[in-house]
Amino acid sequence: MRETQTRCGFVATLGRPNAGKSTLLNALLGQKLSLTSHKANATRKQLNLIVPHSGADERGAYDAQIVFVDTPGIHHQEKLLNKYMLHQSLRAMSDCDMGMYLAPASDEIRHYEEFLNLSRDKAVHKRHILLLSKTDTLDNATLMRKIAQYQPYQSHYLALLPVSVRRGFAPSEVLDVVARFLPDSAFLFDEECVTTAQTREIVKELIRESLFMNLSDEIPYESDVLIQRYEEGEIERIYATIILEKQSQKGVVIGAGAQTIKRIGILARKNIESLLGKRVFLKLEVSVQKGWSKEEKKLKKIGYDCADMPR
Ligand SMILES: Nc1nc2c(ncn2[C@@H]2O[C@H](COP(=O)(O)OP(=O)(O)OP(=O)(O)O)[C@@H](O)[C@H]2O)c(=O)[nH]1
Ligand SMILES: [Mg+2]
Repeated sequence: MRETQTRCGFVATLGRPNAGKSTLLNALLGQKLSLTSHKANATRKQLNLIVPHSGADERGAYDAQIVFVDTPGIHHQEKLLNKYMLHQSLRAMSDCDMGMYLAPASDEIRHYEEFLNLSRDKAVHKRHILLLSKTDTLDNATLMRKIAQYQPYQSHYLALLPVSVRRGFAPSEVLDVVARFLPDSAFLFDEECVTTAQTREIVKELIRESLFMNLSDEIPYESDVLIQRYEEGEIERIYATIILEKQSQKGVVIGAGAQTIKRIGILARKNIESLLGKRVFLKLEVSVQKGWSKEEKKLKKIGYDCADMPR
């Protein structure tokens, strides 16, 4: 009898902003660790999510540890923070064993062509699975036509898989396909490990998510969160600062009678409590730091290290 193999590898999860990358990875993990938002450009740096999966295919029976790397949506903009975000995606593609490109099913094919051109131009092209996401937004006939439009590009992708997180989602359908292309390798992480990120990094993302949920227009894009103090205990005590670009945004974030900042805090606290499985005291402050998203030093302090970016 053949032994069960172990497979392990890094899978860069790529796509345009709002393609559904973070939502899919949370659903595959069965736990909410990655920030999601109906607004585009929510994810700002790489986040590793480790999903165990076992199965059998033409290579044999296997136990796999799949390290999905969530990345910012591929998008060009002039601000240093946006350049950092693009670099995070390209670096994930270059460092990983394989890619998983998410194209919303309603997307035009030219966006996939642009992705192929970019990865070729930047010399980070990797074998990748092409996932048509949000298939619940199309009727069956339109989806079939869309799939047919991708057929001429078959030589570029390993497999094409339609998926919806909202309708009939079966994680194993995605994990089976990914595992088929993973390298044979011993596990790289402890079996109970779900992410390589520190708890405070996830906490920061959950507070940022609350900013995206509770604030409109440009404020979520012109803000970020710095965890100042994190005290473990029976009740976790977390002190964080919301960093804003403009003085005029301060009043909006705080709101009349401090109602808005209360709402931001309550939602973030609930999500942090369900992440940690314990009670949380969360104190939020607001600080205006003009130009924070354009200055390397300030970005580094908030957690975005631009040092290894090409100039
Ligand atoms: N209808 C539908 N909406 C979805 C599906 N998956 C995700 N969404 C929605 O799409 C929006 C964007 O989801 P995210 O997961 O934040 O997208 P992302 O690709 O990580 O976006 P960035 O981090 O900004 O690049 C959210 O409002 C999700 O609820 C799906 O299968 N069907
Ligand atoms: Mg995301």
